[in-house]
Amino acid sequence: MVVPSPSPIRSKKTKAVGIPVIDLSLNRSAIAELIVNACEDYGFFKVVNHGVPKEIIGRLEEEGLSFFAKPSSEKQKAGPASPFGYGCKNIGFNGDRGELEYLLLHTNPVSISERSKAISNDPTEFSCAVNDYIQGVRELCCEILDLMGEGLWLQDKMVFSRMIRDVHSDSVIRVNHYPAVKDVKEWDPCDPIGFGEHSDPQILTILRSNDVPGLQIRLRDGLWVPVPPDPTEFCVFVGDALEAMTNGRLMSVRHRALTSSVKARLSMMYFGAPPLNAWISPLPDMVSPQKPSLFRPFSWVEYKKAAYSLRLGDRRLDLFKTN
Ligand code: GA4
Repeated sequence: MVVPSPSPIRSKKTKAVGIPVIDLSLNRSAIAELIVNACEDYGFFKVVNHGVPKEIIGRLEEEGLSFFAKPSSEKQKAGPASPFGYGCKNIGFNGDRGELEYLLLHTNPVSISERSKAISNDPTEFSCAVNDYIQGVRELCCEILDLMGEGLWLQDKMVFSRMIRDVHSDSVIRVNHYPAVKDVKEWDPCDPIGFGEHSDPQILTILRSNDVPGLQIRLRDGLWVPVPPDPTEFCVFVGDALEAMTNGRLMSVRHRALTSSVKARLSMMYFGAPPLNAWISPLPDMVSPQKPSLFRPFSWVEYKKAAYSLRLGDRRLDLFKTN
């Protein structure tokens, strides 16, 4: 008789039955292995017992909700997103539409305090909420990356987190607001409210949403799977830069958000990125005669330029393949 595994993660050869949920309070070496398995199989997992205080999450959520509740003319004062600031029904510079509104901010504290003036009537309160949240999720992001370094048996286990902790890190934060559908019966599935299919360019993304569904991830076999929302958890996404550094062993996950709810969806993402002048290339530990380098070295600024010159859904990492 085959006894089903109690863990949502199965061994690499069996088909996984659910999205991996990893309890960060468990034994360190066990978590490191689970994280690597989840990233190999899905490029995605959820974490519980993550240690980011509820109060810090709640404050940013409230700030986001009160900003998006403002009249459009007020919100426009924080826009247009170029790429930072308030954006509405657009994504990037190449005509990608997104039926959502958002705030995109650089995580640099000076940039946040400058922008806060156009975002909140109490800019100090807003900057504090954003900075506290960034500090909490950055710590979580670095902890997960160090666990990945351990699970991959890298010589330099902090090679990923060091880029995020760098004072010049190009990490960004985004708050997405997907408006409520006024009348679900009138909702047209051909014109969904959402954010189209893409992978994130950075190293790692940490997402938290309210209890409104919408996020979907694409499995390796092409199947789209809805990710049930849980405000107490964080979702973790492998980004393109991590795929390149691990020479394709961990693959960035394609995902999208499609909502059709009578309640608005609010999601907050931290995109952990290297400094602009950092070089990204497959780590020596990940390259061997059997597994030659799949990507040529590139700087983060070069990758970002490529991302912004292409469409949201384009497979930009292909441009950096060795053959
Ligand atoms: C996708 C992930 C993040 O939301 C983001 C997005 C960025 C933007 O909205 O300005 C991009 C998109 C994202 C990838 C391709 C380019 C850049 C819009 C776009 C069409 C903030 C990011 O870093 O890359």
